[in-house]
Amino acid sequence: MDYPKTSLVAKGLLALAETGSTNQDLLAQAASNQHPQFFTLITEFQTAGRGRLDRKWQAAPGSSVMASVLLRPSFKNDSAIGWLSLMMAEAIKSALAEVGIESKIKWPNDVLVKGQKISGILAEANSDLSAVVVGFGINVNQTAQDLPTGSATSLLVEGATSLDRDSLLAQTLSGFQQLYLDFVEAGGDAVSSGLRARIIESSATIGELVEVLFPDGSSAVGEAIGIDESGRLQVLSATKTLTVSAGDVLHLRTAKRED
Ligand code: BT5
Repeated sequence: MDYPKTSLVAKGLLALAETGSTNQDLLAQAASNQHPQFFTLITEFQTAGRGRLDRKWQAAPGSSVMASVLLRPSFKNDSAIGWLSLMMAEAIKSALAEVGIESKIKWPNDVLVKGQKISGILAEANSDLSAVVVGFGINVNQTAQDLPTGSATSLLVEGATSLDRDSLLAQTLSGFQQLYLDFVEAGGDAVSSGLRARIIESSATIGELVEVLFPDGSSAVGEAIGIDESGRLQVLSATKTLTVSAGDVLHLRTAKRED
C-alpha cells in the first residue's frame, strides 16, 4: 500500500510489507544511522509485534495501522519520557475524532472507544535516551471476529466515516509532531505546555475505581484522582494516595459497554 499523505508529514518514511516489530527495527536503526527526528517506520504486518511486559500485539496483514516514530529528545529525564505514550494517545484520539469516533485515553498507553481498546502505544528508549521510539497500533478494518481479544475494537466495528489508513496515520503523525514540539519548547514540561491538561481532559481513567497491578506482582484498589506533573497516575486508596509510574490498570466499573 502507498502512503502519499503520510509521506508529506513524516520526516522520512520507510514502509515494509512485513517485519518482526517496527519498534525493534527502528530502535536498532537509530543507533547506527542518521534518521532524523520524526522518521517513521510502518508495516502491513508484524510477526513479533510487541506490547509492554513481553505481551504481544496482534493484527492480520493490512488490517490496521502499525507504526513507530523516532524521537531524539533534548531532555534526558525519565519523567519527560513518561509523557510520550500519553502524548501519542492524545494525537490518536484527535485523529479518530476526524473520522467520527469519540475515544478516551486509558492510562498509561491505550485508546478506548466505549471502553474497548482500539489502539495501544509502546514507547521504548535506548540506554542513554538519545533515541526514543514511540510505536502504536490502531485497529482499522478488522471485523469483531478478527480482533484478538473480546476487549478490542476497530474503526470498522465502530462505524467510522473513513477507513483510509494513510489519512489516519498522516493525521496522527501531524498531531503528535505538534504536541511534541510544544512540549520541547516548554523544556519537557507537560504542565506549561498544556499537555497534562489535555490528557486529564481526555482520560477514561480519572474518576474510575481502579485496580493497579504493579510490576512486582502486588496490587492496590482505589479511585484514580489525577495525573501528576511527571505523568504518573494518582490513586486514592483506603489508606493513602498512591503515585503510580508503571503498572497495569483495570477499570473496575466499566466492565460493560455503554452503547
Ligand atoms: C500495548 O501493550 O498496547 C502496546 C502495543 C503497541 C503496538 C505497536 S504496533 C507498532 C509498534 N511495534 C511493536 O512491536 N509494537 C508497537 P499492552 O498494554 O501491553 O497491551 C498488550 C495487550 O493488548 C495484549 O496482551 C492483548 O491483550 C491486547 N492486544 C493485542 N493485540 C491487540 C489489538 N490489535 N487490539 C487490541 N488489543 C490488542
